[in-house]
Amino acid sequence: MKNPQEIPTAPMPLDAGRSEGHQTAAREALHRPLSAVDPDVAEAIDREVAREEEQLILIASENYASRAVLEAQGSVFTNKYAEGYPGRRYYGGCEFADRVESLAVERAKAIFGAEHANVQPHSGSQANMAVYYAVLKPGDRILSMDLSHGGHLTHGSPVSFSGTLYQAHFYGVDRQTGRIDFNRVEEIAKACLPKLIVTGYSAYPRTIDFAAFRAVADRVGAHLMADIAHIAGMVAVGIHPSPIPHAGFVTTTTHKTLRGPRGGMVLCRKEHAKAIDKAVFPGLQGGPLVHVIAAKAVAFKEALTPEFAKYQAQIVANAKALAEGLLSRGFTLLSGGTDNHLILMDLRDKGMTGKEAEEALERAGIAANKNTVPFEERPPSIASGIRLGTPILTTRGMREAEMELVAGYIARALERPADTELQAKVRDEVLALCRAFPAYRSGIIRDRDP
Ligand code: DSN
Repeated sequence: MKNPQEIPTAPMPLDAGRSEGHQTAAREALHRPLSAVDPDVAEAIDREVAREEEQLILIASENYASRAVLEAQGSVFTNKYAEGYPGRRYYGGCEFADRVESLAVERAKAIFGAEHANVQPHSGSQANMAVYYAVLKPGDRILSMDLSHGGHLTHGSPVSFSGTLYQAHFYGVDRQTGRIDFNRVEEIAKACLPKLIVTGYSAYPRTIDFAAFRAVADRVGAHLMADIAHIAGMVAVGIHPSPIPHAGFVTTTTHKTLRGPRGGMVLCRKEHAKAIDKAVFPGLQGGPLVHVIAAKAVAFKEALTPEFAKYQAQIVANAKALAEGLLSRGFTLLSGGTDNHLILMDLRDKGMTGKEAEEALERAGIAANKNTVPFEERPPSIASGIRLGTPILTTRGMREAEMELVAGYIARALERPADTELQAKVRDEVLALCRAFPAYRSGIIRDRDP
């Protein structure tokens, strides 16, 4: 073999760095705007901006992420593979991915006072799956809230992996009070002896007593997991009690009251850190979504500000005002009101289904979702309730006075659910309110400034 120094090397061509034909096209493709590349998708985005601007969105699980969050999520981190964890990756070039993931982890721990955070779950469902995968074996028993009483699909529903892989048992709310009855939870726990108890809900309007769940879990020797997806923002600022001192595992999404990008997260005690990290990667996921993790870091920074604490307090004040407005107009609410961001209207005494109400509200420019109510007799696709939430209206700057108007719009739109003319009239007023509280300046997301 020749001495490497003697191997002739080709001279650098004079036109290196310049290219032609398809190469030029490939490089130019990096810079072509969406409206030129794909007018169909561009138009759908523009119309979605307009929809979010011109509808009153009362979907309790949604929020509007800030421009800073959207920028981070739309960044070049979408290009990066970073399997592994900061400092322990299976790819080169991860120094900046490490930076954003470490920021997200440290901020998450600071917000919630958690010993360990895994910010890689792509969704709340995968965060829950990671906890189950870390502590349960197929066939193990879990105890959680019945879906129709406010639980979640991933808490053991037979149509979800959680109900097919594990043996799910359920508790619910009391028929009279609409609240969790801990004597009953304990009775069921003693009868089924679960390995894991799940608390945290999608449609429960009252404060959750995590200490009481801990006590039940201790009595039957179970792990406790709190899925705080809906109330994470309130927990973050201390206006809802924290599950951290009581639950070994806390899961959440990052896009609801936390107002970040769409994604999930697991918080846990140090002793479970390794098991959770292994469950998320390589157990359940491959490459993390680094662009989403960057956006989580931004949202967590926002969540550590005093403005965010005020925002959360206003969400709750708005939900209470909206509940009062609906009660005073003769509507029945589960448990008679709310302690958090959401309200569950029970329409069984109004002779209309959740589906009819959802459609009537939609025609009036109000987005909400039909929802089952406890002791429901209709299928979930029809349902007897409507779930409302105030995170988005609060993000838009609305306060108690506007909630009184919104309660009036809802009541009028539902006076005669099939009367489309009535709903068109309400729609005009809804639009005027939306215009008084603008959200995204049209186009800000797609054609934002450099
Ligand atoms: N789908 C969410 C909700 O609307 O509550 C929960 O994952």
